[in-house]
Amino acid sequence: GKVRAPTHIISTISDDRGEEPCYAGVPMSTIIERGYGVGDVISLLWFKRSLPRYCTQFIEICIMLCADHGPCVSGAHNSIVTARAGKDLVSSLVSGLLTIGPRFGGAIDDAARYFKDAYDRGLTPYEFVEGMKKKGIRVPGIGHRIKSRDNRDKRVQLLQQYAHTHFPSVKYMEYAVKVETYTLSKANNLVLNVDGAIGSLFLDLLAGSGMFTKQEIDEIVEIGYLNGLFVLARSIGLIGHTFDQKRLKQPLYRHPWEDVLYTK
Ligand code: Q5B
Repeated sequence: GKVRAPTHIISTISDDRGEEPCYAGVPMSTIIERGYGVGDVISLLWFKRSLPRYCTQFIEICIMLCADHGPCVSGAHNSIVTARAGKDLVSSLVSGLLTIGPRFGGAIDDAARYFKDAYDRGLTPYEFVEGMKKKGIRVPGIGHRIKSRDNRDKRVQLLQQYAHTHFPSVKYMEYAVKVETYTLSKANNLVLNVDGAIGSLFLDLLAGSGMFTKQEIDEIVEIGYLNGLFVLARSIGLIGHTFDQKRLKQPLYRHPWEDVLYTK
């Protein structure tokens, strides 16, 4: 009989060989006919399943709320400087994206990992935070440069409100809020930030939706899918900042000497 030559690539999320492309087996025409949104497309291509509407809407809210946070944050600053150096869209975009990491926007996966581990092991917020301190690790998802107890992050509040209304359970988010209560007793700016809110709420989505096995949840958290939400979202803003600089015909950026401490 016929012998199938071994393939060099295995792919399980999409297929473009038929009459129309399919995402996780769902044809393009179905996606359009059913009025699917970008949250549904993410659920098909990242999670390989159709998630309930409240989940895909949550994904869309994360994307909308994280699309931009002004020109002063690390990512936008890099994109602006790169665009002003005359570089193209892709270079400007990736120079901004490359700043996403443990301090800026890329703490979602670690927040989910650490909150899940602490909650599942039954640690009190005190035990969790002090344990992290002993290990010399900052609590991912906690702390912000400009947000504080008296200047709360509206994005966090909107995500929490949505989850309270639509999610069957918000146990991980409630744990994260208890951690925040403890960290706020140490310093005013140690609030639950947008990364921590998304990380903890996504754990609630995974655990409460009934769409994932325990093994699948562990794999998602271990691989680290969730920083992808920030990367995808912030690309929208970084592209916007690049166009903005080009539209404004801004010259090459040079940082002012007065703003540098020259020392030996
Ligand atoms: N301390 C975010 O730090 C920041 C602590 C902590 C225990 C903590 C810091 C941090 C974890 C990573 C994280 C996501 C670097 C942030 C984002 C998106 C964004 C951005 C935007 C957007 C801020 C002062 C003292 C020190 C520290 C202690 C600080 N954080 N202790 N756990 N988590 N967080 N990142 O203000 O005793 O003096 O040595 O790393 O979740 O990125 O808008 O800007 O949409 O674009 O610079 O919202 O919190 O404070 O470094 O001077 O620390 O607080 O150990 O204690 P800061 P530092 P001590 S959301």
